[in-house]
Amino acid sequence: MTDINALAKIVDDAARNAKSIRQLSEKNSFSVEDGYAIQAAAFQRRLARGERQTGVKMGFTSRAKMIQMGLSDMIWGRLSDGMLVEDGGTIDLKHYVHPRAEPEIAFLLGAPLEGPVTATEALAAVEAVAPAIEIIDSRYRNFKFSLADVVADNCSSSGFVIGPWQNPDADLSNLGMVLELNGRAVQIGSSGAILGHPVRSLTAAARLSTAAGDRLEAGWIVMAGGATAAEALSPGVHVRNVVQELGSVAFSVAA
Ligand code: OOG
Ligand code: MG
Repeated sequence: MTDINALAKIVDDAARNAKSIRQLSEKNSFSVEDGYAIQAAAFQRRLARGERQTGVKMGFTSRAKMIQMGLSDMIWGRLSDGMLVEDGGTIDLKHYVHPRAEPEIAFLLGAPLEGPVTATEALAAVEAVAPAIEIIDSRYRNFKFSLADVVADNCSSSGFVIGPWQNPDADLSNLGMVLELNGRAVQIGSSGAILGHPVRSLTAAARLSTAAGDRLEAGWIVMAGGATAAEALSPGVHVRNVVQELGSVAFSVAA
């Protein structure tokens, strides 16, 4: 039998202490469904410490990310206010194991969303969109994991940075996205790399979280998933995501 709570404590402690762990699947056999139960229990521990859920994130929504990580099923995780990094802010690597940055697009919901919904219904609930960066940080050694492992580890959720919110009427189907490290373009992609259109990430988020008994709430943020492969962070680096039409978002790593 899988001890959900014991495994939740292991991933939560690893995240809290920024200490890497072996893959849970090395010693335990558990399903992806169990992985989601572990994720929910681990997130509950954050809430018990006073954090608040502020949204969800989608993962493996682009070919580039699937190829980088060798997994091809869409996944979703939970975001809390404790993970928010201010636009233009600075992070300290001591709070992370081996963080990476991904260029993303974020949706702000003005109304709750319960799946299944159409793209039109999903967009009607969107109050604003923004250029965003996700800071992922697998708690597993060498950033290596099975699908069930990464789901249990809240899909590597660790930080997210949101740029200025924009009018949601922008056509998001094919916006150029450039991830820069110290002003140099290191990943170039398009919003269309995210499931063909990032709104599909939103409909998937509504469907999957509703299936888990957890609808998307007004005021929540939905991160649509990395449009390109993720980039490892090093001391002193300045990271920026520039999205055509939407503007840019940035943060720095303390030297
Ligand atoms: C899992 C998280 C994937 C994305 O945007 O595809 C993700 C990982 O790669 O560690 O956040
Ligand atoms: Mg991501």
